[in-house]
Amino acid sequence: MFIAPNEQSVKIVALGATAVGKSSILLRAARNEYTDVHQLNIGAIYYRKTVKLQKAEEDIKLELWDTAGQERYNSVTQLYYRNAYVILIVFSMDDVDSLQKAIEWNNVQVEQNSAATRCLVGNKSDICWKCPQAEQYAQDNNLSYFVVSAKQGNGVDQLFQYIAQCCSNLKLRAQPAKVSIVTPKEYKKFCC
Ligand SMILES: Nc1nc2c(ncn2[C@@H]2O[C@H](COP(=O)(O)OP(=O)(O)OP(=O)(O)O)[C@@H](O)[C@H]2O)c(=O)[nH]1
Ligand SMILES: [Mg+2]
Repeated sequence: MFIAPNEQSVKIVALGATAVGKSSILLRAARNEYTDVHQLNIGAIYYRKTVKLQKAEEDIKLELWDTAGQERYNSVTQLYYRNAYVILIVFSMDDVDSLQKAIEWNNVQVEQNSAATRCLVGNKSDICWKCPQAEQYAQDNNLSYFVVSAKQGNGVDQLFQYIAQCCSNLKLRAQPAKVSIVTPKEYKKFCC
């Protein structure tokens, strides 16, 4: 379900409350860009990114899907996280309510998409660099936990190296019989 034909790219989706910085993290990762303007998402868009694995002579192609954080778009967001191989559950390090929202998203994902690799991502570490509650939650729930700043770029490369490594492992494990093809036409259907 995870690998698109020809491109061999893997679907990554960012979820989380509005204004936590989902778009900013993905923009930083895909284009090394950042803006202070909150351009509120109303649907989902995706970026492509190729990650060169540090430990191997291998390029991993990722599709980074950016979703809308406002609650009224939750039902739409569900369309996008289907078939994701890695789910980034993003919160803002300075906003405990957004951590609560991230926990809710994680619970939904455990129920609906248990096969996916889930990472808890604390963004805006330039404002607040430690969140013991998030650390504890990640530990208790066996989640990988990353602290990043989309603004300064800190931690973003490490996050995507980790993701690429997970995807590399997937490719090694992938059995053709278990991979169902997602055609470009289907992608178009999801695109806003
Ligand atoms: N200080 C700081 N601000 C950030 C960081 N990342 C994002 N922001 C700011 O936070 C605001 C929201 O960022 P977005 O990336 O648009 O948030 P989002 O999660 O995509 O929001 P929705 O699309 O509404 O779901 C913007 O004003 C960003 O400039 C960061 O690492 N540090
Ligand atoms: Mg956004």
